Amino acid sequence: MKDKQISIIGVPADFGQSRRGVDMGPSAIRYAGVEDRLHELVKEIRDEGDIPLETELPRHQSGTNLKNLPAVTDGNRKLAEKVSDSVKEGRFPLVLGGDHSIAIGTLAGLSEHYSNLGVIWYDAHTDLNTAETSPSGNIHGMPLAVAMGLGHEDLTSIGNGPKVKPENIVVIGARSVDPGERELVKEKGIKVYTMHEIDRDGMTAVMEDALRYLESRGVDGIHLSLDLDGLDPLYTPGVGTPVQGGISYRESHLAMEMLHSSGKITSAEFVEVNPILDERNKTADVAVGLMGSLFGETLI
Ligand code: HAR
Ligand code: MN
Ligand code: MN
Ligand code: MN
Repeated sequence: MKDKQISIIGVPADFGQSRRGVDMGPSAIRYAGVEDRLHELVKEIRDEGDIPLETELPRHQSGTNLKNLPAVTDGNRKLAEKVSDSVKEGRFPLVLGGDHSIAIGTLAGLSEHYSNLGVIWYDAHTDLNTAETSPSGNIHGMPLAVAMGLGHEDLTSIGNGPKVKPENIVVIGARSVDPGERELVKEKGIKVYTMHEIDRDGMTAVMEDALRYLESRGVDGIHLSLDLDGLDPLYTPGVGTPVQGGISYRESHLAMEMLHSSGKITSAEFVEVNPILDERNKTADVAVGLMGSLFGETLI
């Protein structure tokens, strides 16, 4: 059933980390043909263009170890509003990053419409750092903590209150987790399927279990936040923080196909595509292929 009306929202942001080029992610994904690829699979697709980001805001701010806090805050406020508007219109927000700090704005916008949102965080990292635990000060390592209401007040105050309950979060593909993040996972009881579970049980079992778990939580929507570094750098070399031993190309397609058949995904974002670090736009091509599977493309 082709019922979805998609809004593509580009977020050319690179201030959540330290490597330039990820701000060109939305262009790379458009160049890889996202509209053409999804056009046949959905009722309607509309490219809303890019969020107008403030380039004049100071990149660094003293008094905190968080890098580029004013720019990250401003961009996410704008994104939250855009995402919220699109859900209000009954559309499916498909957010293109940009580094993963943009999930702060996406989740803030979504949480205005979902009171019990589920989140699938497909990533090599758990992105659960706070100012206290971050080894880098890079805000792209913090969005999931911010969404739970933990972190710098400038960030947690975007939108109203905590955006996501820890028990409604599922992380898939983790293999680089900092000590403070590990503690938070245990303390909050966050469901994490590391590469160990994927290797041992297979992607089919992991996705079935993840979807069953979110269902048991009674979620009223599920957001997919897909960091391209969740895949092995063999398939997605164009990312700022690659980690060996990741999810394969086929496993990722399978995961997206299963999410499609579940009929439960209500929004998505694809982040961390950095064309400067890429090989002939390979990572953006993979991103667009995965979107195809997410929206119902089949092999025959
Ligand atoms: N955990 C490390 C940090 O917080 C590295 C984070 C890398 N983050 C991303 N997002 N690419 O998943 O600095
Ligand atoms: Mn508005
Ligand atoms: Mn991430
Ligand atoms: Mn990551």
